[in-house]
Amino acid sequence: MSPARRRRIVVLTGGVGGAKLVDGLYRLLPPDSLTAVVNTGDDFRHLGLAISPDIDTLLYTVSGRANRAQGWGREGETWEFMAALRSIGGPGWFQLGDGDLALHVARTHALAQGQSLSTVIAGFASAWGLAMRVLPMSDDPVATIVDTDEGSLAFQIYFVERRCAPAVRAIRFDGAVAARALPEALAAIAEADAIFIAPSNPWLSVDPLLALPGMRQALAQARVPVVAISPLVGGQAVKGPTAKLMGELGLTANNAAIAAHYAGLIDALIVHEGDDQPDGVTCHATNTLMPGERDRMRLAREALALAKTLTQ
Ligand code: FO1
Repeated sequence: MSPARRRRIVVLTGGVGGAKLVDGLYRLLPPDSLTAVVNTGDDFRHLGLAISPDIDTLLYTVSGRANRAQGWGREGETWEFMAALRSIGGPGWFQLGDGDLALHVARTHALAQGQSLSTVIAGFASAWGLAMRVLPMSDDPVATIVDTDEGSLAFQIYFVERRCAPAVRAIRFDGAVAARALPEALAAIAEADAIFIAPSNPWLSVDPLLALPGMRQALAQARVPVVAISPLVGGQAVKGPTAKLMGELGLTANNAAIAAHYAGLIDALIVHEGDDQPDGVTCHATNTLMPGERDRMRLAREALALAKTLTQ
């Protein structure tokens, strides 16, 4: 009897919420079973540094370094750099912790030497002993731009400086059409035994991935279950602006709108118990909140079990 082939699991993910599901899967699965394809639409240059928030949040989360209360950055961070920067009149709106700076400086230096983003991130993951693949969705630059009633805002300006206050009219992804989806990510999708869309904001954090040429096709052609986890709990986002954004886009903040957004791509939607279960898609209701490791593993286990029942 040949040894059971290792199940190959792929997760498409943005930042905080998605990273928790990835962490749950990472804790459950055998090493080297898991690939995360991560949104880089939030990436930007700040003080000349190449910053990749969703990738760094994932690296911190699965390596146990994440600041859990804050959702981003490192546990036990210090802020000497920011204090010194402010003292000379530098920008204080985007906080760069002293330890966090190491990733930005090392990444900026490696990119300047001609390394690809995916190579740089693989190096960080390996240095931290992560037995999973953390893949940027592309090695090419893609910038999420939020068109609001106060004009077009780069993602971090909208999300951090303006705290998501401006009313959103549209969201675009500069560079996505010309960008190449990371070949390793497309290959992982083609070879997967199950594919998950993590509970990240579909419009802000998942759509940049879906905007890449070939990504939608890869998912639509996948002959394995594609299961999304709704980011909504009780019509609200667990963290971040999802419900407010949906209202501004003329949508009702419910799972029917989430399912409609992923129509044609997903075989099932995991929703929070008590929330609406839209017709036309297999729904699984459970507690989708993940305050602790056990919750992350429980949700991951349920997601894997659901995918298994959908595997023909
Ligand atoms: N979010 C904030 O609300 N304020 C910050 O000052 C901030 C700094 C920051 C630095 C590095 C990093 O990787 C993420 C950071 N974030 C900050 C979070 C970031 O804006 C979000 O994690 C994503 O872009 C949205 O998912």
